[in-house]
Amino acid sequence: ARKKEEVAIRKATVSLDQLEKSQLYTRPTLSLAASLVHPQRTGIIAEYKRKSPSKGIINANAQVADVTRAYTQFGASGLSVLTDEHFFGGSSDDLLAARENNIPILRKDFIIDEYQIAEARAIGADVILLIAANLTTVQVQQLAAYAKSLQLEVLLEIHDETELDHICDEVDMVGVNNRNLKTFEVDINTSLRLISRMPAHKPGVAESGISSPETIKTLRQAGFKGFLIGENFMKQPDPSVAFAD
Ligand code: IGP
Repeated sequence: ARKKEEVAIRKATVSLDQLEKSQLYTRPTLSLAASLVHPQRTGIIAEYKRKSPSKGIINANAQVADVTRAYTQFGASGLSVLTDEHFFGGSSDDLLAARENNIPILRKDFIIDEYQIAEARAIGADVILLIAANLTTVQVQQLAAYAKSLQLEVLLEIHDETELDHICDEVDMVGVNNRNLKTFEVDINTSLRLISRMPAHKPGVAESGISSPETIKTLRQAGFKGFLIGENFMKQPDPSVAFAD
């Protein structure tokens, strides 16, 4: 039965009605926020991405099913799967493949409308990303409310002080992207600078440029509960090897 749904949502244009009929649309979702604050977990959100605008091809060979299975086995708190095709070479099929694992999954994409959120639900995501830099405060509120109505959690991504005003009740977690989206430069201090101004009751997620256990320790001490790591794992021929370290 599952296979039939997969074929249905792979069609180029799928109506909202059709998305709602996907078998995954009504599955109980998993909480990433709860997983991040679980004391026995790593807090690592391990990302699958083949390429990026800043690095070009990172890994063209590692298969999404293998990588996400290994991330899950080695103790990730959650998975992040790029579904954007143009910049990151991802797809909905990648998320469907990752869904074989019983672990919270973030749909990593540039979400600007409700359709994409319904689509995230239909392909088995548990969490959506909203990027403050692309949205007004009202848009964040409306899109997050819609996500919640579908039992999806929301990770709001900010990258500087001016975006703190986008944080609203409807978002579950606040991520700080250490990568400057204009210059692609990465600076962990961005996270360290912003954490004290973020709400303590919403798990904070440090994103991008994390490549050592020491950095995670520093970020954890500063108050972060989640650590979103992509390239450092994906640049290995076998991304799970880096994770196991
Ligand atoms: C992962 P890194 O440096 O570990 O590969 O970064 C993640 O933070 C990054 O992929 C990311 C991203 C985004 C990608 C953060 N925010 C928004 C696309 C869109």
